[in-house]
Amino acid sequence: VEASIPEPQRDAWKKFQAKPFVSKDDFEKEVVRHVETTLARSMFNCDETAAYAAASLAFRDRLITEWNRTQQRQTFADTKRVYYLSLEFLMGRALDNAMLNVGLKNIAKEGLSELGFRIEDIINQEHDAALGNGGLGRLAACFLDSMASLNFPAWGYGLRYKYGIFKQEIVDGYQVEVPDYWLDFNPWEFPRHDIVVDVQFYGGVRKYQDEAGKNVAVWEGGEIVKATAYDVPIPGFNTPTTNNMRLWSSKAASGEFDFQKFNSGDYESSVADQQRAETISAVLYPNDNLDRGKELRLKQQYFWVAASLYDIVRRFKKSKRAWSEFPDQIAIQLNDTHPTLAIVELQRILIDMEGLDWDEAWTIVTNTFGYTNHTVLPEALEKWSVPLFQNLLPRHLQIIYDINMFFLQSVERKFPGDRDMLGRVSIIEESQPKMVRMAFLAIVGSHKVNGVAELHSDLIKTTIFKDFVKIFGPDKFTNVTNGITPRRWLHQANPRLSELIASKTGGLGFLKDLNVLNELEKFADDKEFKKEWAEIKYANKVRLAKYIKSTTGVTVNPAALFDIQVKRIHEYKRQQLNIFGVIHRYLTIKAMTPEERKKLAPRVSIFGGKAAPGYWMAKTIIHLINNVGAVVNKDPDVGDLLKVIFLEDYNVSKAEIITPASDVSEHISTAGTEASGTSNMKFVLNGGLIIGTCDGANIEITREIGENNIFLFGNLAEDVEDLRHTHNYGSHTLDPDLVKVFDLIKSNAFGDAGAFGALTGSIEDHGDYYLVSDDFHSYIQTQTLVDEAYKNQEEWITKTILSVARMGFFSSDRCINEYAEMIWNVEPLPVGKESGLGKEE
Ligand code: Z2T
Repeated sequence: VEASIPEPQRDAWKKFQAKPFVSKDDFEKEVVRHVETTLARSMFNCDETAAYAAASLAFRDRLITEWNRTQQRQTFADTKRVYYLSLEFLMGRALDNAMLNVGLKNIAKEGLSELGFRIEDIINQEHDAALGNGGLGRLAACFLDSMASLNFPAWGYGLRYKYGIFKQEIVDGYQVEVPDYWLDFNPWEFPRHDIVVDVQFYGGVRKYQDEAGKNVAVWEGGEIVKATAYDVPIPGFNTPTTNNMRLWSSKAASGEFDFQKFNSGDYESSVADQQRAETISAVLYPNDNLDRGKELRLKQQYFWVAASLYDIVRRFKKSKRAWSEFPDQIAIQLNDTHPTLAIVELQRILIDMEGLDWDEAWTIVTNTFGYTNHTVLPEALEKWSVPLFQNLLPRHLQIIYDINMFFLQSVERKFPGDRDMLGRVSIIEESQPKMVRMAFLAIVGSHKVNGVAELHSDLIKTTIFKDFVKIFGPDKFTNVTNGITPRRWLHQANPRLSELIASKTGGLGFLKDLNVLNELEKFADDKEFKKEWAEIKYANKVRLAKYIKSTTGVTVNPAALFDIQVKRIHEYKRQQLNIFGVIHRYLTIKAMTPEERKKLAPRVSIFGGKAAPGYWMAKTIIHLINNVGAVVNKDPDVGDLLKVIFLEDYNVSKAEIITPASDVSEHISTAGTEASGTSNMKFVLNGGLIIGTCDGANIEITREIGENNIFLFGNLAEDVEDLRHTHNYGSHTLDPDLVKVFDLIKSNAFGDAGAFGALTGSIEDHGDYYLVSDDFHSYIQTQTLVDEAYKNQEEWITKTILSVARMGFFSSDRCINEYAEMIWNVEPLPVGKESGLGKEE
């Protein structure tokens, strides 16, 4: 309030308020101004980097204006806000997105062209914001886009990693990790040096009774680290709403370094203190679906959670409302268990700092939080050792013990005498050492728990959280099937397809209401439309073929069937099944006569994805793919019939080139292991078909697009357990075709077979946990069906049109509306009058 300009001076402010550009000339003027004054360069010294910087700054100025207005509007309206807590936001690039969302990309394109640049080259200058591993982080980014586009008052809270996910290089067929330092020039973030939160670690707890006889706990001693806020504007599509993503950066409490220590000659340790503090937000942990239980990771989690909650509570306190109204004003969504400490931290703030009773506080806490589970894989479920917790966060551990005690008491009342149940559901696992089970804590401290696709939500209810359904009743558990933003994954990645759809459905409205795609059904047999549709797919394949040529040197035929599997490398995702299938195809081609070969549909098998640096098996899979490519791609018997490509450093901006270019993509996880998958949705939305298992969102995709339009294969989730049991305790004979593949590998056909022993061995000798052999025959057969279907281009194109027409359900807008209604209980806050749709049409 003190910082507000007094009434009499406000007219002057209004008169000189920044006015965003709307015309091409004004845009050019802004670009030139930024080049000449902000960047201190000139037309004789303006390369593409400078042009990118200036164009971004011009758009940034525009975003800031709407961003400030949105924040004011949301503050004045004083309605409920959503806070999405995610340790990962895989945003990708911002400029293209900003241009499209504000509807001025065409103006920018012409303007840049008049200034001597091609807009694609300028867009390509930008470094991806890669603050995430894979699906979970990208989902958070899609959600931010949808929340802004739907005008929800919503903030994202995360960590400002200095190094995002590592860059992947392939050297001699092996993955090599290179640090991703991305902050050199980042026009999209705003440091808020005035928003700094002290975060405490270590120390001890002193307990006493005050005069009134009340028990008081004081957490004291230890060390303080400072969290500085960095804000990133999140523009909605075709709406002025511009939300905020706030990322925290760590530094030592003493500033540069501790001058007392420094002056007393302890230079080393003063620098070390500073570095230790900065280490907290230094690097994103590069594991997807794996928990390694490292202390620094727990430090990251608490640092981010404490700063975010302090910020949220401070904002609430300004409204002077009663604490009981907290959950009416605030919904906090926990993106997996990573932010589960927020539950404990809010309880601590309410009882230790604000003096509320336990029960009163706990009601507020549980009504505030929702928890989203993203996996059933046991190795990914977070557990923290009690001694580690005790040392780092002593007061939080006490509160967890109290939460657990009250919870177990309620269980005991409901199921008297069931000691097994108590042991199973306890938040503390009675192991050596004891462990805190974060998913259980998240369930107990939230009012809703959701999975991310129907099968997954059913599985958590019947397996890992079964007891909790008995305790809390089934209504606490729900499903919100994942979605993707059609703005980035259709309009931005596939502009020609978007344009064609717009021309047939009456403009860009489908980007805000994806069910409008339904109108395409009537063109599924339209000759003219199909021709244009097929031309666009071909052009996208040509674009990818060029990219493949320039990055790998391999020439691929854009008329061949492009078969793509891009995602994190993981045994459960079964890239090994794919590459074994490729080797089987290679064997088949080698055994054919030239006549037979002529009848075969040429194929390009394209892989991409990072392996976690410590995941040896995943790295072995990458190595095998590259070695198979090296042999197959130069075999004259094979020629165009088969090419095997591994694309280096798969990330969001590369996905925007790759996704529109698939004929089929592979989503072939062992049934029951992939919670949802989201690239499956992206590929179908871009006119590609899918080969996949009955897993994750593949099941709902099938239901929406029809089973004639998808290639499903493999065992079902309900049979997996029995099959594994048979492998281990019954007889386990491998599929004969898979044996031939292994024989070829063992003949050193793809380099020293010793390198792949662990991979083949895991299937032959170690129980084939992921059922590669069980599904191999079905996979090969289904791939043959794909070959056959692809030969009938007319039918194929019709299938892809029908599929796209039926993908409306998978918009992240639908998903966000479901969260808003079922979990958050929030309403959108649109500006009085929306700007008209499709400024550029
Ligand atoms: C992740 O990307 C996913 C789940 C995780 O569980 C962790 C990470 Cl980093 C802890 C993925 C799922 O594997 C995928 O099926 C899902 O589509 C995605 O989250 C978004 O829900």
